[in-house]
Amino acid sequence: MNNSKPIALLISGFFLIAFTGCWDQTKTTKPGENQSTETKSVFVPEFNADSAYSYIERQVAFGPRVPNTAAHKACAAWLEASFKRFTPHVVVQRANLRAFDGTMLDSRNIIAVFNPEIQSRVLLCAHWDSRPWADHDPDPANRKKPVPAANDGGSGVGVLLEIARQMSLHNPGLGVDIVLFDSEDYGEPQEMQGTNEDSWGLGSQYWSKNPHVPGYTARYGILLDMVGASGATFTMEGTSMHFAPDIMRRVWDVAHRLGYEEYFLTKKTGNLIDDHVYVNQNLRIPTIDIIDYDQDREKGFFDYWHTIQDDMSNISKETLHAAGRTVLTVVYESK
Ligand code: AHN
Ligand code: ZN
Repeated sequence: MNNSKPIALLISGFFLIAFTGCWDQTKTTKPGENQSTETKSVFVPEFNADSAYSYIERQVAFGPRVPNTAAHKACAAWLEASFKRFTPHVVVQRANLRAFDGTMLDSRNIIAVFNPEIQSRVLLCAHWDSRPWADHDPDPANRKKPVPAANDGGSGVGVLLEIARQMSLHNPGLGVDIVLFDSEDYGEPQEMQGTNEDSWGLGSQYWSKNPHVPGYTARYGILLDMVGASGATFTMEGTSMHFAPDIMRRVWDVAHRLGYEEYFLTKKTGNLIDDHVYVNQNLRIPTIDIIDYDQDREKGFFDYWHTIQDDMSNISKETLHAAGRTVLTVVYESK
């Protein structure tokens, strides 16, 4: 038997594995060039939603990643090891952070750095911790239980791990920092008439005052929060529009070009307190929040927000694909 066929298959298989993605054509108008447009071709790897989904499953399998628990420590170790498969430059920033109720949270911001030598950088972030109390559960008996946090926590991390994997296979050619914030979701429960706005986002408050590189800056930042529920709607959230309207429009333009207008709504909504607030305020990096939020819905956030039903059954690969492909395209087009 002629054995050149298996070799040819092997070779084409290699190209398939190594070079899946597409060349997209972007028209850019350069300021000061008399409106002349240039078309540039940029390679964007394919975002694998199955992979992102499995990264969420892995996190959820640890149990709720509530600070000061064994599940939290084990997941931190797994996140660090995962990043180390994709880049040699991984930083785990540990800090004891004081919660609104005085509890000291053994917190870890987990950071992956790509192309540390390149000055032109972008920031991608999400929180990885789980809320200790399902205080919005319809059943009062569940409100002291922790949240499985598949969507509110797991989804943004799953998407960013897949983006990290793609960047390890195809160098984006610019600096990228992925920061997974800890202790975002330990905010004051509503029944305590929570008005303590700074009780949320403790990890991002710490990192934005103590970045992993002194004097750290980036051209822009994108925060991913609750990007996995089926039927998600990402609106133009007020804090993002206040600090980073140009970035928001650029991301929404890309999403619409890719056909995701059902997810990325051209609708302005109210201001949220989330990790991007502190990145904007303390580091002055224009940072948007891609978040499943619409104040005209009953809950504002997705249906199972801060309930014990925020589990894998609600995670949609289509939604992960929409969010992940959009962010990956924006990053590669930033070169
Ligand atoms: C408030 O509810 C004040 N902010 C939303 C931040 C958040 C909670 N993101 C995920 N969980
Ligand atoms: Zn939350």
